[in-house]
Amino acid sequence: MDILYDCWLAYGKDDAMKWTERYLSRLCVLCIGRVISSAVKELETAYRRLAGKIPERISKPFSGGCFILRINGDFDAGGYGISVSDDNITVEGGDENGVLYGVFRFLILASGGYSPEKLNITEKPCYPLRMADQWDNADGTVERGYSGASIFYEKDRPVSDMTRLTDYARLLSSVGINAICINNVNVHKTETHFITEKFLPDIAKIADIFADHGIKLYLSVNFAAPMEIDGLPTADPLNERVISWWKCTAEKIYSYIPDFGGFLVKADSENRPGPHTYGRDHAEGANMLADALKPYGGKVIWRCFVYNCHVDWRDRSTDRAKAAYDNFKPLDGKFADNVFLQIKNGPMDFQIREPVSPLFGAMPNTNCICEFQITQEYTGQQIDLCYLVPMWKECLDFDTYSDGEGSFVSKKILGAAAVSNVGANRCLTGNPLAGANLYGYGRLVFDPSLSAKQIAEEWVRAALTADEETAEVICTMLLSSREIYESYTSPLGVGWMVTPHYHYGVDVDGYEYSPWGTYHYSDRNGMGADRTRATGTGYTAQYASHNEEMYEDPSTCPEELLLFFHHLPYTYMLKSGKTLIQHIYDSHFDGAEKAEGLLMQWRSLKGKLPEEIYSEAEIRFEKQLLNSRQWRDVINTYFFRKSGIDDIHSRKIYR
Ligand code: GCV
Repeated sequence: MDILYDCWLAYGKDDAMKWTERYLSRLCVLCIGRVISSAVKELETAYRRLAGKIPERISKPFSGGCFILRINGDFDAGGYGISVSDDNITVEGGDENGVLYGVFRFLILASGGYSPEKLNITEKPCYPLRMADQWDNADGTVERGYSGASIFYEKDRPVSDMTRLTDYARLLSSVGINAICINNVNVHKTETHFITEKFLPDIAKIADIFADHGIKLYLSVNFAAPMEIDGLPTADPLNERVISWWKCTAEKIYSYIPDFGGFLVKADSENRPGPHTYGRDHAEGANMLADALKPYGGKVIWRCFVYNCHVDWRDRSTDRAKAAYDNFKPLDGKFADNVFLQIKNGPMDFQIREPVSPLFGAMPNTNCICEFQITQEYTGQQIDLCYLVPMWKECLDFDTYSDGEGSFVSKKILGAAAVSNVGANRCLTGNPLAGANLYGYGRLVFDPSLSAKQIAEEWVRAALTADEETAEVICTMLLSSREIYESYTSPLGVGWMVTPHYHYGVDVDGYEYSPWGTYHYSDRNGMGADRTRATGTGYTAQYASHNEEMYEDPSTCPEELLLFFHHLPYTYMLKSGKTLIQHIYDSHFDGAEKAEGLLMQWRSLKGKLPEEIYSEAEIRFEKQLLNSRQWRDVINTYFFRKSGIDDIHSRKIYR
């Protein structure tokens, strides 16, 4: 076993699941199928780790201890029940996926040291679509990847040794993920050809690996592919040649991959081609592709991350936050039924604190899914600890008020997609503690009612240690990590202030005079973006009236989002009784201190955790401390110089 590589499938890392040996020694498998075979292999792996041998296969249940697998039509698709008795352990699933999920759930909880009584569980997925998005490029790089090179590609080809992909598929299916898009939404020259015969045989091999784990494969496609691949003069979605080109392409893809999931599309965004070039709208673009995939049951996942990345910073009326709603709201009801709009959780771009996108709830006649980012582009790049489940949960629990009170985002979507954080490092997620985010995403979209704490605890116990005291310390660290990161970076929801393009580390004005539409508008009197209807960009009006009113007024706007919605003087008094400038100083001193606290807490666990895990994380906590100090000093100095207002506690601010 390799505790770094295994992530949360580290069966036998301690004695916690010794008691299961008696059951795992005999397998009674009363169902068949490729996904069932994966479930059986998993049980065999677990038993081999515990007992050093392969379990016996029996054809009838045995009362002296055995493990039974079967399909039971009483359960929903993907749903399962686990029951533990003296005689046997039974996992029943509504379908093959359900059986696999049940097996993993059992193994993860047992290896985390949960007692047999806690393993009698019945669960079913809340959403039909639970997807992972790779931003992997054919050349082996990963856009916004912080865990090493791609595990999918090297030197412009899919990798030849696919062992790691199998292990990744195991991890994803262990938390109920059932779809994966295997290439970057920015589709470059080589990946444009993934939908041709040059690549499809290899892509089909990858699809097989994921299909064995109940996961459908999707590809990101280039909207201009008919021009780039076959030299068509146009990619106009209403052009007959273009329409039939995509139909032929779909037919070819399905001849290689009969259960192909469909296309993911980033169009008319950040310089990618799209229907706008031809005067067509997003519905016309998406529906044309959807039509080509429809005969085979395929889907089009169309991203709503559409905005103008060439704005003039001098023009204060243009607001990037408004773009997704402005582009898509007028098209509600115009999309085909196999089109799914993928909406980022916030209106900007995966910042540590953003309001929930106003598009949720605003598209009642359109299939919508939510997009999260597991890879920590703006949230510490797998160096700084940042457990993201609380933030995603906040989004799913947000009341849009679109149909009155109780119109939660979780009820307005049919699933979620998230940008993965894996790479070719020995530890798949780079920082071993970033595994909590990959695990947590899967668990949360399977069951959004779970608490961030419960998910953290399950993960820590399975991946790191079943020792309750140690696990508790790590859970506390995880659960405080988002607020800590937030407190030493950009204040009160204003966002950005990061090193341009790279997005790690502080550069307050790095984007301030750029064309990207991400401004904090700090001057000598105050800071923040005025997005009110009354005096600002009018963004607040995109929310249902209850929320619009709440955000419009600084006294009712949640304070953690104050500078996202309002431009306020440094002397503005917060509910805490502190001025805005004092809050900035206090939170930055506090954040850097807490980052040091994290390092100290981690050091207190030396000897209680596997050494490889301990040291991989320790190096990162040390870097996080330096990062937090740099943020603290730059932010405090910057705002002192702007405002000329002293810290009331006279702490060290560089002048
Ligand atoms: C894949 C942000 C990121 C880009 C990313 C883009 C997107 O702009 O910085 O790397 O591109 O979002 O989500 O399409």
